Amino acid sequence: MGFTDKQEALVKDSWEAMKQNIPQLSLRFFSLILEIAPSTKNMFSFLKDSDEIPQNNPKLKAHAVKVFKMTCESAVQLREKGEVVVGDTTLKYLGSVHVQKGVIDPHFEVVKEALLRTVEESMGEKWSDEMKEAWGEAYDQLAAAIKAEMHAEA
Ligand code: HEM
Ligand code: ISQ
Repeated sequence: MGFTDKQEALVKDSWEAMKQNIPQLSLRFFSLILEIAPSTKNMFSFLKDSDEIPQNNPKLKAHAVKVFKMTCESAVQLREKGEVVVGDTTLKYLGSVHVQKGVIDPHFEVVKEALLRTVEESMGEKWSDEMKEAWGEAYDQLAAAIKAEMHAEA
């Protein structure tokens, strides 16, 4: 079965609620990535000068938000077209950024886990298996597009 209206709504509505608290959301998301895979720490420029996660780094915030927004857009496209289409320029750019930073395929599972846990914690009792499934599917398809570009790049 394709991506349903209901799944799209689950993703969009939870993002609408979550984006009310971007500072906390972005920090939590980033912290979870480092918690799940401490070895990724050296990849991120935000941590270049210290061991502490910066509490108010505009770049960290912007990148974290972009990951959520792109996953959300991916949900819309999955429902509309049945596939994820990332603009060519964006995809090439993201492919090369991630290759350059040393990202490899298994890291995408780490970010997925961190993303799902961030949504779960933010949504509290509104969290559900269906919500997890919808976010997971939207993320997987987006990740597949970026990974394909990375493989083409490398
Ligand atoms: C940078 C998105 C997966 C590590 C970025 C940027 C975006 C992004 C938008 C900022 C690019 C820029 O403007 O310079 C995504 C999306 C992902 C994903 C949508 C999955 C669907 C991953 C994974 C890793 C990762 C799996 C590995 C842990 C990084 C790093 C940077 C970066 C290290 C550079 C950050 C910096 O130091 O400035 N990503 N990313 N990303 N991403 Fe990802
Ligand atoms: C870049 N790529 C994937 C996930 C991220 C989380 C926080 C900040 C930057 C990121």
